[in-house]
Amino acid sequence: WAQDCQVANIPVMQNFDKFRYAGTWYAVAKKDPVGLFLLDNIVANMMVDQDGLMTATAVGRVIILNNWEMCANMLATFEETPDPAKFKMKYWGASAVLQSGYDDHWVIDTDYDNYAVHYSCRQVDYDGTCLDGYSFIFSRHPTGLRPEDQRIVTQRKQEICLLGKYRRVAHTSTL
Ligand code: ODT
Repeated sequence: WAQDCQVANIPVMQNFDKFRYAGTWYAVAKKDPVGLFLLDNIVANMMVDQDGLMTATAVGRVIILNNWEMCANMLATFEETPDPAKFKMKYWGASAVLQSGYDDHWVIDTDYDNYAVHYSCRQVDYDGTCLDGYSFIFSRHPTGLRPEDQRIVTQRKQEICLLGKYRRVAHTSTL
């Protein structure tokens, strides 16, 4: 049994429900992309408006201009695709010094009430695997994942070929 790490074959959440995904999510672990941006104390707040448009705000500690630490206030809008669990995320900072961009936002798995596994590949390699991407593990609880969710999340990390690539995201800031 050889694992398929093709980005196109990564399994995502079935019958994804953006309404149940709405609300506050605490990042508890992160696989960083090249040119890491959000460091820690990362909290995302997802919303769905009356037209069904999904938007989000996020905060997190960042280092900009080599050495300047600040709390980033970020905004995003999500474009839907034929797969309800795969979005395109347009994002920008409340301040111009912050990053902006256009990334994939895939929901790999969530139970909506406790955990969510997010995935974004920024650059697909010639062989179809991901050359540069990032992934967040989110929890509804600032204290982290429940032990029963840990097991599922570990399984998902393996399925997206990122097991062992994550670091913990602390929630400690007084910023
Ligand atoms: O931190 C990195 O190194 C890469 C991440 C950059 C994108 C951050 C953009 C945040 C945009 C605003 C809010 C969105 C909430 C989304 C939830 C999760 C994925 C970023």
